Amino acid sequence: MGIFRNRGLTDEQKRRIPPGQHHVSDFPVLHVGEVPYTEVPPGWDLRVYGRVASPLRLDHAELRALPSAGVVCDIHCVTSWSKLDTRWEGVPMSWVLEAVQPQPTATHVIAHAEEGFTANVPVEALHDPNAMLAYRYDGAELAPEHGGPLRLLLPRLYLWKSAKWLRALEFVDADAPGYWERLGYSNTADPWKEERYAF
Ligand SMILES: Nc1nc2c(c(=O)[nH]1)N[C@H]1C(S)=C(S)[C@@H](COP(=O)(O)O)O[C@H]1N2
Ligand SMILES: [Mo]
Repeated sequence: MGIFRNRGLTDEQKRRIPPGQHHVSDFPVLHVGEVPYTEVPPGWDLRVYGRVASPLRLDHAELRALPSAGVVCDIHCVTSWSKLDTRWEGVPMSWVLEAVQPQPTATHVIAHAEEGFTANVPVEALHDPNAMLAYRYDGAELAPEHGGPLRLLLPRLYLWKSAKWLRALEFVDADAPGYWERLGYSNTADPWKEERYAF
């Protein structure tokens, strides 16, 4: 099935589809619960805290005034769709790491999103040069259903780690499973190793 649906791709593109995945040209919307809001709500902020030397709290205007960058990357959902050459803009994670200075004991990061959705990743996942706080997609403001005004983007991992409606990054020294991880999904979530489940 996967191979069949990848038929329209060039060989170069096929090599970018991880095992067990198929390509989609639309952009599926996938989340638990409802889209929490369609505009930036009053009092919205983003916090970076926990095992860091300099915690951050930014309101929306402050976030948008930070240095920004664009990335083009492939994204992979564990439900088996992949999308090539997606274009994002936002704050590079390298800027965040530089600003907060994680403590050496910080091993994991918990992404906190609206409605209690969380995702945990090893700190090294943030060192992906394409990792960012994303607020624009394909030349426009990130749509509410895709996580606007702000989502995490960690494209090296299955997309459930890329929390939409992101509100905080918490650096921790003891790992704790997030929403999908508690349901048996992988901590490390590398699509190229097919790390779908924890067992
Ligand atoms: N807050 C939140 N973020 C989330 C999810 C969610 O349920 N809630 N689902 C994840 C999953 S499983 C996927 S595949 C992607 C989907 O992103 P998209 O809807 O922009 O394609 O969002 C991820 N981020
Ligand atoms: Mo997903």
